[in-house]
Amino acid sequence: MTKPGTPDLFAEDPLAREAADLRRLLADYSYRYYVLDAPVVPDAEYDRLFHRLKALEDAHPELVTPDSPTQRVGEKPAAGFAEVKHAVPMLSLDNVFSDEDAREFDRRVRERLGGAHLDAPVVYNCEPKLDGIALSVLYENGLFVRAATRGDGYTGEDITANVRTIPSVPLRLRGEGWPARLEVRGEVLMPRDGFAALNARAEQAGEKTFVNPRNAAAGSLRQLDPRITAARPLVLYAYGVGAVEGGALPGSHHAILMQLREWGFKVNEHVTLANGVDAALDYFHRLEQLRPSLPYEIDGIVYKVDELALQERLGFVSRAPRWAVAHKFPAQEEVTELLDVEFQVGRTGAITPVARLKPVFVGGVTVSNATLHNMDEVARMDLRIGDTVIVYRAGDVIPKVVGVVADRRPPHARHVHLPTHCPVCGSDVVKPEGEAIARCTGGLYCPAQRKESIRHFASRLAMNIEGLGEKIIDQLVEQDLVHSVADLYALTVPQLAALERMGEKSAQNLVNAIAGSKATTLQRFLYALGIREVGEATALALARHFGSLPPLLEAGEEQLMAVPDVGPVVAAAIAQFFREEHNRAVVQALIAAGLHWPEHEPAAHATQALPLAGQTFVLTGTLESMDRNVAKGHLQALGAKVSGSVSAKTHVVVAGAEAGSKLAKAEELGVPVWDEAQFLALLREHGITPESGP
Ligand code: 5U1
Repeated sequence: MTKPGTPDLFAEDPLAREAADLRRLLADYSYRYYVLDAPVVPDAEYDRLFHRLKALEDAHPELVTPDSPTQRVGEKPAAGFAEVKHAVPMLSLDNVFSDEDAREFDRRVRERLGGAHLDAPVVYNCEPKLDGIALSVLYENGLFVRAATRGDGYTGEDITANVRTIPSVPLRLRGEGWPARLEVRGEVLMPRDGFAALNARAEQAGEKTFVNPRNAAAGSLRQLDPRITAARPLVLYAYGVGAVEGGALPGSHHAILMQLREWGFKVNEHVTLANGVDAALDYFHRLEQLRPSLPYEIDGIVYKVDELALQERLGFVSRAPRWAVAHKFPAQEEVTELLDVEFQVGRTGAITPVARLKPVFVGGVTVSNATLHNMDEVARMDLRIGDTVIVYRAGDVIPKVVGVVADRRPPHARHVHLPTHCPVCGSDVVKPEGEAIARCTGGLYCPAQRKESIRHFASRLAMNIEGLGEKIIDQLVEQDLVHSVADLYALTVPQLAALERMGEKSAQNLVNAIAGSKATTLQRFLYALGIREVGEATALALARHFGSLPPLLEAGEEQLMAVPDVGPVVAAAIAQFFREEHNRAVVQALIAAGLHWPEHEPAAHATQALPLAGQTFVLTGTLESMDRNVAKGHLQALGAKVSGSVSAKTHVVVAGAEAGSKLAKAEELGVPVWDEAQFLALLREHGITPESGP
């Protein structure tokens, strides 16, 4: 082993050089992460470098130095808080990254225990590895007396005043039987919704935002002013104990957690026992599925040998227990190179910068493009082409670039410039002062905007034209067959059959689907027009308020603001849309093409004045006379709420052919069930017939 700071003994040995470089890099990353709370690379990158160094040192023990990050657990505490010496060191966990390595861990455990354990399953306590900050909280005679960070595992920081403000930290233990001195350990985290709200507030106030909930939790705990911590949504989950004196605890980890719950701690709701490694891996894969829907972030599963007597026999290696391991999920953050920035044009002309990336495996898929949102984001991150960037992808969300690793910027990195002209149609690009979004001024002259507006028009919640996909829309616009959405209704079977990937039969189906979409609702029609700021809910509010199209076409901003939930921005966007001659022409052309919808008396205050206001309907089975979505639209237009499930609060279930479990549930609960004829009679009563609607 060489001494720390020993000058390059292995200068000419490439492995020694690599190990020295890794030590320096890891020490720097660790300092920024633990001391400054300002990480510069994702955890996955740190883990990878750490494992590379560990592998080098395992193969060449002469390369190990006492200052190697493999020889210790963390970094020095930051200045500003008193030191706390941990009576029982707060060590860390070894990681595994695959099922195979988890099985290998289990095999080692059984081999070490030997005897009957060799072939018998070991019972593991399985728990989510919460992505927060490790914390020690000390209780004397049941009263909270001190809280400390993990620090380097041996010495942490005294953050008692801050932790006292966290509502899930009991100030006095509940129940009875606690040891006179009890140190509980756990993870402090910030739930996703609290994190999003905190960042939204910071953004509004023009303050710095946090990169992720873990950072936000760390920053909140290390405030010198506890009032700031108090305003942050932090939660403590207990996952174990440290020092225990003057009393005894149960003999298994799981039982201890249940006991901590009794004493008033939050213990994760997914903690469970698994009999053997197969059951533990089943749990891992179940939680991996649940991960995106959990209200907080987790980055893996911790398996712990449950029986304390067995834990004792297994003992520790230098930095971690032999009886526990963290099985990590695939990383959600990764680093890669930004190859280029291109600009996409959306339906409303919004120009969005898109990152072209060197392909990288993140969140379980290979990602080569990621959104950059807008130029303000690009400026905020000081992003340059050639940079090493941090890419985030979780669940089904669109991958995004969340940061730049500034110290890896190559000398040739280039600034990103907003184009002055639209990359698709060449029209001027404008970015109004104070707005984040730049726009192409080409309107429907711009093929990109035309394609997007057709895509939106045909989408499920708009005109719901099945079979009108992206590839077909591209061809229709590029071959000049469709200039505006109204042209869709003049398309013929031979025209469509001549397109790539289209046969006679699919062309006929598409013509039928387009024709079928003519019978619609005012809400769908308004939504389909793609007016800026008008989503599905606003379209419904407008349809209910005005009842028919003509008064809406003429409405000024004042009148529009009388619609529930329509404010000045939305009112201005709607009025502006209908003032434009070419938009009015498209509306007229659509009506001339045969689009129609049931009209109603305008309702000054929406649902209250509508005939089915306050009533909940459920549609089930197949209706012969109309698509279920159209039926839903009719009911909503009459003020009813249409629900997807039957409960005692349901007023009517409309059952078409082959209705299944919802019909059975309605019968069980005694909810009135109507057949299609009764439903059509209701619509007719209110002036809607399958001919005037579908
Ligand atoms: N859930 C959980 N997280 N976590 C982290 N349990 C747990 N245990 C740990 C750590 C560092 O350490 C003990 C096994 C020593």
